[in-house]
Amino acid sequence: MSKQKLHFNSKTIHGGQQPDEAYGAVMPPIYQTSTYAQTTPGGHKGYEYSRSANPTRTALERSLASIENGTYGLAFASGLSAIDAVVKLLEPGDEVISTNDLYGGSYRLFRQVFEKFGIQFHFTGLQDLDVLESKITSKTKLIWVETPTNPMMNVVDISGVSELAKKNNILLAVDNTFATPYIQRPLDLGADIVMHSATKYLGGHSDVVVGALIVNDKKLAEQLYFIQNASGAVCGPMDSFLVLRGIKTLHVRMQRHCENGKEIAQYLKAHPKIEKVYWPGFEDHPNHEIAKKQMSDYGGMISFIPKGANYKDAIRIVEQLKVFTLAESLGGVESLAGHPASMTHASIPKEEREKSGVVDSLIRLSVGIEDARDLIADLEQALE
Ligand code: P1T
Repeated sequence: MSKQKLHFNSKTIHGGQQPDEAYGAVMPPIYQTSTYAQTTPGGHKGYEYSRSANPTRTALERSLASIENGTYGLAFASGLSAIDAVVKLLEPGDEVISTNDLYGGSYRLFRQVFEKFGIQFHFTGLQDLDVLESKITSKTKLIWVETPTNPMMNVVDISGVSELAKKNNILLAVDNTFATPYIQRPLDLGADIVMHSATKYLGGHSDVVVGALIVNDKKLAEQLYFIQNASGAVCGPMDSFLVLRGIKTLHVRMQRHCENGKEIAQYLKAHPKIEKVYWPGFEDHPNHEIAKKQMSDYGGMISFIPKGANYKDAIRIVEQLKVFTLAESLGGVESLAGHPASMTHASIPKEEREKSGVVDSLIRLSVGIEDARDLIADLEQALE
């Protein structure tokens, strides 16, 4: 059976991979080298300098392309440097439309770094395609979608946005960090670019900071590769190895993240001290129909608001948790809890942030793969 035809749960292990040519090593060696011997200028075996390419990074990039059903993968030093490369495709005067609810660091990069170079960003709820259509102008060159969004768990119809993007000749990029390709594959739904903070579920063990882009179009891949090499924010060999190792268990980890996520979401929803739970698997989630259509499961990210809570109450609850660790980030095997208003989304002005629902009392959980009973007991004692 051709490796390209494998099912997802085999692609995570074999996709784009082959034993190393030198000694047949099954896992690609960590080629911890900056440079490569040449027999004559330009006489090399495909690698000349590790910013341009490194064999361990190549192995990761092939795996990334495979699991996202893409043709080309690019691995970056962080999720944000991957986003940075996408925005560098644009010119001064170009405009971007993005979800208004997104990772605070992406918002900060757009507003505080790129706006001063003459690129304009519009943030709006992309759940409503009519609203999106009304915002498109002849200057719109990129639509940036996070789905599910961080931290409000809104779901955007990727196929619907893609139709509008194609009609207007606009690039569509989807940040697939929360869902992962185990749950949703944006390229199959019409996106041009898939982006990951591989720091999260792809790495899966909270031990690296890595970013990824995956595309199908050769010209787009070449433009992004040019930017990656010219700007230099590449993923190092050790980090490439770690993410590659993480990807090999992505499907089994995700299955448990989804099971535990469902259990915790239902527990919270039934809890008398909880006001609201945000999780796309609920039938009464405003975008549940789209979620059901484009996602095969609902993941382990949940946000919630305790009843009558203020800023201090939310902080007290996250400080009380013992099995959940109070920390930035998500997607590792261990459960994490965060307070978006003061942590991951603090770089978004309060007024902006609250418009999309990121209020002071909101708590975000990254449900890990521990025994769900221990996670529920931990939440129970903290909510007491
Ligand atoms: O941290 P980095 O690898 O640079 O990725 C940035 C990023 C991009 N997109 C999404 C959806 C993200 O969640 C992140 C990083 N997020 C966190 C650190 C967090 O705790 O939400």
